[in-house]
Amino acid sequence: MTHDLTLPAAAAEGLAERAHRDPHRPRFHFTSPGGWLNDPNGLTHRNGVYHLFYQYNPLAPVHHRIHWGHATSTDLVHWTDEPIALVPGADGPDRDGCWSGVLVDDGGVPTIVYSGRHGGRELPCVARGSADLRHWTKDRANPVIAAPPEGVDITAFRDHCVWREGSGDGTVWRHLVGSGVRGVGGTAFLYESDDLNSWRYVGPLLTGDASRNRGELDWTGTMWECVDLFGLDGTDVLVFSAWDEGTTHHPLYWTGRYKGDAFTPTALHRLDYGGRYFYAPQSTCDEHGRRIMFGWLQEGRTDEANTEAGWCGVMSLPRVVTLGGDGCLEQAPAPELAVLRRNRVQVAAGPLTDPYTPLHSVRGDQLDIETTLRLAPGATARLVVRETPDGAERTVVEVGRAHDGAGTLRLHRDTSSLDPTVDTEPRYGELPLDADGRVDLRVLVDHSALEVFANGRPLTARIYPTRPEAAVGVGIGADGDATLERFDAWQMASAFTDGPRPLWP
Ligand code: DQQ
Repeated sequence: MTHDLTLPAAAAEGLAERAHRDPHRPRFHFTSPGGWLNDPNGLTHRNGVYHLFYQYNPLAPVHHRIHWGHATSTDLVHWTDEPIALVPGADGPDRDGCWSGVLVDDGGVPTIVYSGRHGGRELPCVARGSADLRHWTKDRANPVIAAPPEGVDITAFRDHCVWREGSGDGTVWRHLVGSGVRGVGGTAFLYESDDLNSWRYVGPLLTGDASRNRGELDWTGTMWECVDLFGLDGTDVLVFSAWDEGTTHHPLYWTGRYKGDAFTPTALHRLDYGGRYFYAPQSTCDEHGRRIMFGWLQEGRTDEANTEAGWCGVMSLPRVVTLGGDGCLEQAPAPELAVLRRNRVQVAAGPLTDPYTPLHSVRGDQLDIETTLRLAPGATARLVVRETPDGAERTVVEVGRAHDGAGTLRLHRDTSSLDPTVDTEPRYGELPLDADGRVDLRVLVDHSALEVFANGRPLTARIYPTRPEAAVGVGIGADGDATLERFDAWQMASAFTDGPRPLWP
């Protein structure tokens, strides 16, 4: 089957130009050329090239008739737009959208397993690609699983994690499909296949308890989107995006043991304290053996503002994920990003004696800030970014150490924007601290995209100052006994060449 590549150009006219002009558009995070972007898909590193596919609507900044966009990079920093990989069919099971999925190597044939959407439900589909991953042919047999498991009252059935397991003649494909059992909780259904086309249902790998912690930041929801299973240093990790109709969107992970047909969890963790601002992540093991993860930074402004802007949705920076000594994941931006650093500015080490001091030598809306702080019990240190000269708009990152030693990472966005229609809810989470109260804090500012890493814990968010050109101030300060041990800041160059990009490369 060949795709119909005819773009109703009139519908999308001016989108890429508007997107390019928007001052809130990031310049070193990946964004689509215009229109809508959501989940990372089909992430892979092949012959030295990273392939990032993504949920894409090139016609409008709305989640509708989703295609698979495609971009490639050799350094995880600079991206080249590739031809759109999957287009919803004129008929067939994906006529309403090609939803999230993964890419596997089937004996040398790149193969996408994705969710075809039609008539309000999703079913697993397969497409096979050319060696350069530029041309895709959908399998005539789609959907390859005709219906969800029988006899289970499910909340949804979509998204895929597929891997090859076993050795010699005993190898088999295994496949998780995200779902939820109504009245019980989110789950991932396990399937097995010899050829990626005909699948045997094995059973639920693990099922959450939706009656536990309902509404809390670690509630596991009524459905698990975008499940991702991988091993790291002897620990198995099951990442999922906890979902509930209209209420919950946040990424979580279980650590534990995957053995046989089950995952036995030892602990549940929050993956990113930004919640929906780092959603539906997917990871891959790259050719250097690193676990690389991307997530989708949702917008925090209104649908009308997105329409006016001509684009929406940001891909996170690539993250290297490792296992920390405390059994939790540690995340850090890929070191390759350092190639964008310019004009290093250092601030002298010493005690932070004032609640706030503007740093006149550091300014910008594309910044990478790396600092080490030491907090005594009862101390709070803050880093302010995107501040207007009158201080009316400012975004505050805070790290604190309570008298009992507990650490907290907090993002205050209540003054991030004077626009009352944008989301300014705070975000917070636990910060692991050693006996010395040391905090390694990294803050990356890219227009409306903000990624914070504190002792390996990430907090991602969006901010939209109403005077973006003026909101370039940076400052630091503390309450209590806090010391600045190191502070380096760089301007970050843009990763994209200037000018609008073709919506339909
Ligand atoms: N987005 C996709 C779904 C997935 C959701 C549709 C997560 O496949 O469950 O665009 O953001």
